[in-house]
Amino acid sequence: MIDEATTHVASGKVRELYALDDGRLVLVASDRISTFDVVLPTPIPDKGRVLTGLSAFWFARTLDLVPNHLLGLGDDGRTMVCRRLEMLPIECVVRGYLAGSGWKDYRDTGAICGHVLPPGLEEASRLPAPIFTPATKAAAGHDANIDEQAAAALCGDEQYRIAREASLALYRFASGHAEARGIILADTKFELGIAPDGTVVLGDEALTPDSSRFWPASEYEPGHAQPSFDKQFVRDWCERAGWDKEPPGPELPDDVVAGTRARYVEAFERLTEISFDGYLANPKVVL
Ligand code: Q0N
Repeated sequence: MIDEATTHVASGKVRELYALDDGRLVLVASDRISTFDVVLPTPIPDKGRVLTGLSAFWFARTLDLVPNHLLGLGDDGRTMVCRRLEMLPIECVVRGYLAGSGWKDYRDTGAICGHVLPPGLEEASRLPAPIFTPATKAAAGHDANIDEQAAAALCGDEQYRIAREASLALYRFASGHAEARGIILADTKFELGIAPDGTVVLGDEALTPDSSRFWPASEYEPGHAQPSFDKQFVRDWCERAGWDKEPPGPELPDDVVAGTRARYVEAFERLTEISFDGYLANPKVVL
């Protein structure tokens, strides 16, 4: 599918984007894994297929909420053919729980992106209601949380309002679906764009463990950082190995690779209720 006729458009840490023609792109998800912001030298077999399959599953089930860029799924299970959009210049983050930069901002100021929250919340507390917490897209380093006014100035008022409501609707749907299957969707990041006809459209991957925090509900306990559903074996092993978290990262041993692959597959199967082997045989089963 990717040949000399396809030109490279963008690279992420673990995904690549190619132009197919004027209006269409191909998004390819690799098996690379990053932890503590560093891509490790050891891939996790099928991770890219899990993330592609999960994204396509959500895209197919949220079409009544928000239009998305998915046009087709490759037979390899790791590629999506997408509509080309004009991406909005913000990360559309929704938080239902206090983690990461949201927890830090709350602890330091009592608010996140201008949302003043009740006092007395702990790390990983569930919020009274999900909040939209936009961030700038940093070319390098970390995205910075911004308030509603700054985000609306970057997007335009009307597009900002539509992106915010679309993001909140997607989070409400997906977090309810996940919670019923024992997975807490603590927060998630969407990338939205504008189609040639002016419609606000969901792009990128969506509602995957790479774009979200997935926590096992059975182990949920506010007051401290929560274990990650997918990456906890990798993080624990990296901590035990004494890695200083500066590149290059360590090679992972086979048992950590196998355990991590199993967690990705488990997330896929719990959320989709589709066998991952069935997905590999025919990726279109998720649509
Ligand atoms: C686009 N990104 C985010 C590595 C880079 N449908 C689209 N149309 C136009 N542009 C984009 C998309 C999408 N998705 C998204 N950069 C460009 C950065 N990533 C995405 C994954 O690949």
